[in-house]
Amino acid sequence: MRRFMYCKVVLATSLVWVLVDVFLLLYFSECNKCDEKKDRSLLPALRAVISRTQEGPGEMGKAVIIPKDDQEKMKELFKVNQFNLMASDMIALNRSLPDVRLEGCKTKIYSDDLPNTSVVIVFHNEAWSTLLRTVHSVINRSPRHLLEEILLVDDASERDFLKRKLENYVRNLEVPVRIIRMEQRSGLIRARLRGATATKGQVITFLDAHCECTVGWLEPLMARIKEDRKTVVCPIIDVISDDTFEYMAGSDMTYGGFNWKLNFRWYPVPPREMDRRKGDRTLPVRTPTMAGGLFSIDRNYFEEIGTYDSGMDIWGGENLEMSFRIWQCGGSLEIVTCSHVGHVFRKATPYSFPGGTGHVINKNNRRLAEVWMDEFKDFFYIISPGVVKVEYGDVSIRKALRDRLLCKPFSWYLENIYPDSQIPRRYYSLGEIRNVETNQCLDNMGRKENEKVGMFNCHGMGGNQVFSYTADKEIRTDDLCLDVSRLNGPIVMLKCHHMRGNQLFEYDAQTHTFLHVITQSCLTVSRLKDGSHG
Ligand SMILES: [Mn+2]
Repeated sequence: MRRFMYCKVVLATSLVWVLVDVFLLLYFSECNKCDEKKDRSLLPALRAVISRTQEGPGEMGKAVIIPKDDQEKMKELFKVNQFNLMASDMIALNRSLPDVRLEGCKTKIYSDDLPNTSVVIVFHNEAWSTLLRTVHSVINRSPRHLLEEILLVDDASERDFLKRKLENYVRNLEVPVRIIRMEQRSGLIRARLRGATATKGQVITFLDAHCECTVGWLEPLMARIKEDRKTVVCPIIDVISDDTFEYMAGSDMTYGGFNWKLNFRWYPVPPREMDRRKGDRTLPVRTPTMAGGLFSIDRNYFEEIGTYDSGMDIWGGENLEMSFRIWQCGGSLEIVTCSHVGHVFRKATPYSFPGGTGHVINKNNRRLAEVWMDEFKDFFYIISPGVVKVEYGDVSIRKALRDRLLCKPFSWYLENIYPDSQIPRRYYSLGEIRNVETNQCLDNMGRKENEKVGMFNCHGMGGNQVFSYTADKEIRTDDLCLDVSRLNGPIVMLKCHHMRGNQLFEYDAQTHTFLHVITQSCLTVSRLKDGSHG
């Protein structure tokens, strides 16, 4: 009996010690994540531990569903930033996220002397929760010695909480956070330039103001720059849903391209790039262009290569300008597939652009076309004919930069970096395809992929009536090719596949005819049952 009591006491005391140990472990492992150091009483720490295991809203990147009763309020709040602000505000500023990396990335070992980075985040009227979640995710998921500082560049926000309240908040963080204020609305490009000049780190990392960095995001970026300081690196950009703030892993099988209208687009990584990496998906992908929001660049190299084109306004086109410049002037641009950063993608912009979105982007695109694209700028001008009337200012400084850096021509870029480009490196013609009998022109009728191509009165304005007959003998307009799969048509527009087959046309200069090789029929006009031409 006595022995039984003795055992009980021993058991009870050891149980108490185990509990104390567990608590201490949890408390100290959590505390480097506390928002405020003053707040070190045991209770909040314990609460943090409990909330982690109990799964607060959005923890582990899960979707936040707003209850029915709050739907009206939610819709109202959505308009403020063009994302679900109510959901974002419910989620912890330091929420947990899944580790979405490829298995091979999790075991990589990086050297101890990687360069450190300043993180530059430009914001304009950003929501409190998204901005601070960006900041916390940078702090919590970056090795302290790699993070020199965070620079928040305020592009003349009007919201009160982004003034003193923000200054007071960031003062208590364990990493130096500086706030730089633009005197007036200057746009992303000039605000980033301002931020960049203030940086002290060896590398500049630009992030958007509504991002979340995941575990291990920074090391592979810095490691790649250490290997080659002329490599500009982007993480894989994961998708944070603008509706639910669910975290969804992005693909390592897409890379950046652009179409004739100079819109940035994601395209599948081609087989040649898989072959170059011998199928190892954990190795960086060489990408023709970048999305522009998130990337790291050696600070001195950023200067050498000509920073940004400060003649560009607000936003748009700067990502392609920088992509072309990097490749043509001896650098390289890569997506580091072991680095994942989430970004809230929006369907509409919440920002107002002085002069209108379209005008600003057209002006910026003209600048990049004039400086970097040589004769291939014709593709851009002919498909968007209104653009030629847009004033683009003086580009002589940028042209001088191109000369000084001995940059290669755009044809070199198409040939070597982007052979699967939508703009054909080699082509026979660019213009309208006219039926000399009816005087009508081939017209994409503003239709989309998988739809029929049409005929319409020639208007000589380019746009929908522009086609290029390429060296691959395809007839393409932008990223779509004429494709015939059956005798007697119809002719539809499908993504160009470079495999000839159904997209192969032979032009006869004598008879001015296009022969579709597989079906052995000519491009002709016929009136269809529905009255249209096809
Ligand atoms: Mn963004």
